[in-house]
Amino acid sequence: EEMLKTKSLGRKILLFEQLDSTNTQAKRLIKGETEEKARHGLLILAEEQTSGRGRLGRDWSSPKRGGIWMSFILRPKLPAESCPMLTLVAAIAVNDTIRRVSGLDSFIKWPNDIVISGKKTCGILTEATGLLSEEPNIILGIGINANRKDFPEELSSSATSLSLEKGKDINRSLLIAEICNSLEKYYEEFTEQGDLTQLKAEYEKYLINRGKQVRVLAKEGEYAGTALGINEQGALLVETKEKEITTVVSGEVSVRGI
Ligand code: BT5
Repeated sequence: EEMLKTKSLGRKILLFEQLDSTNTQAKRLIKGETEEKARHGLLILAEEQTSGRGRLGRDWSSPKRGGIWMSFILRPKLPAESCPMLTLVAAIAVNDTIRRVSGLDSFIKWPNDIVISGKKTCGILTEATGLLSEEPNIILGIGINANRKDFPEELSSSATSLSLEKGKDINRSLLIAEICNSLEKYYEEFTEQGDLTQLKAEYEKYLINRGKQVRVLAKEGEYAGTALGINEQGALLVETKEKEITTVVSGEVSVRGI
């Protein structure tokens, strides 16, 4: 539509009333199990997900009405070690879009959450296939509680939606189009420029953990420290009380505020 100003992201959209998960549908496309071909920029949308997924096997609540459950297929020519940073690039784009479209003060919680008033409003799940090949397929799943009015009991104190925060509904089509526009811009910046200084600064500007105490839950055990920022691979830099700087890699640990 007119709102869309991209070359490839969201130029082709597949919209479903219901799916198990838009990320799972993207995987089926990549495997060639559907008629549709997996091409760069393809966007899959569902009004409802029956098995929405978070990271590490966690569930993502995605009922009908009001949410935005979306997955992009991206085929970047990037080395495998750059892929984690892609999730952070998406967080920058989504945070930027939410701020512009809703006017709300949203922040990024490392690595992949968007929070408003301290509550989770959006989560991002990046998955990859063929990471060691020339052109890996990246599935970038984004879940936004857009015009959602209620949450299951267990999420009621930790989750919120744009409409609950704003006091009125937002235009979902506009938000989706603007996410495409913003994501394409940041994605190009990321894949075409060697220098990540600007992107890192943009991420850190909105990083809610920055300068705060965090507790790192690693396989080796737990430790506390101060979140300083991120490195160029998207790892969180944490300074321990011994003044040692550790790098926390996404996927390995979870970080909670104390
Ligand atoms: C995430 O995981 O935050 C990634 C969520 C990605 C969802 C999108 S929707 C489109 C695409 N298709 C999918 O199947 N997934 C992607 P994680 O950081 O692991 O957070 C999961 C945790 O967030 C859960 O364990 C809950 O505590 C909480 N949670 C679940 N549903 C939520 C919701 N709708 N809003 C806020 N918090 C939620």
